[in-house]
Amino acid sequence: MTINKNMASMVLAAGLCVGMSAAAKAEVWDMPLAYSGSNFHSVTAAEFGQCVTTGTGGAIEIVTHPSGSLIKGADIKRAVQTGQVPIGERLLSGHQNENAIFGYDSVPFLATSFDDADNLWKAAKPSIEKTLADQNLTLLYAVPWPPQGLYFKKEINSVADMKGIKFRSYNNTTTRLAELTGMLPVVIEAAEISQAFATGVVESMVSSGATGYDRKIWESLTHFYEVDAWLPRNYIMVNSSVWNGTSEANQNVIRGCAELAEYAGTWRSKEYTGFTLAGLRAGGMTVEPAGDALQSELKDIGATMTSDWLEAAGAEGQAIVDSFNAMQ
Ligand code: PCA
Repeated sequence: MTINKNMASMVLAAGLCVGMSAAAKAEVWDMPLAYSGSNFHSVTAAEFGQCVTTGTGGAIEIVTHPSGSLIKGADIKRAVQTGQVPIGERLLSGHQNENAIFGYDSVPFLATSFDDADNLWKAAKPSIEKTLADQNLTLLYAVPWPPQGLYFKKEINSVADMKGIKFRSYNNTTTRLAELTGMLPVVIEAAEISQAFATGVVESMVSSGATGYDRKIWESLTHFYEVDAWLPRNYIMVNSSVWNGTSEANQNVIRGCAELAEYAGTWRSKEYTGFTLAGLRAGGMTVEPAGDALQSELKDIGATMTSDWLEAAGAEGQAIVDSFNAMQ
């Protein structure tokens, strides 16, 4: 008993020493996230951070900051690029205004299921990696949101019913969708939507069941139409100068953790799809597929948006679509 006790305290003392020396050398990587801590992307990022902290023996400690609390969503990429923070997460299609390629995942009705979104990601990844690399950014992993549908506070049967509605958008594609359907777009970060809906600044949006659920959207809205328009991705980027200054051993740990996170995040996104739609229903919302007339009008609008995107993204965009189509 005494021996065991002594041994235990020796182990504890040794552990503390290791812990202390690791802590003394630890490099803290603050990691801004745009979405709330309860969102599955943020949960995955926190796990990724823990994996890196453990795997590097505490040499790199990743600390996540959800809800845009450290850096606002729209500023995260610039903050990582300029080295204000070493690492961060952002919605990839949020950068469409810089380069149309970033909007590859928000082309309406191109990839409408998780399997298709996976193939489209495979087709687009080399272009995205290269575009980011040219901006001093190293891609670590990317995870899709669940399929995007339309939220309203009244029944909608056709595009004509949408006219004049104040619409929350989150990237160029969603702004364009509003314009083409006669709605009035206002760009609002997910972290701020509860307030924007509660105060009537906006009254409609396109998003996943996940975001509506996380933001308790049933407090302001009544209808969710499953349109499955696209599955946009969040991605994790690290500043390339920081990355190049990281030891090969630690880079390997980070790559391993990133692979696990992409897998776990994608799995969560799939699980969360049904769970959050049930949550919207439990909150009192009507959740159903868009009616045939509405769906076909949206397909026409989607075709216009697809040709707009192909024109903006040029040969590189066409090559992504061609390589995706070849996988079907
Ligand atoms: N939620 C994010 C992006 C896509 C989604 O499902 C948002 O609404 O901002």
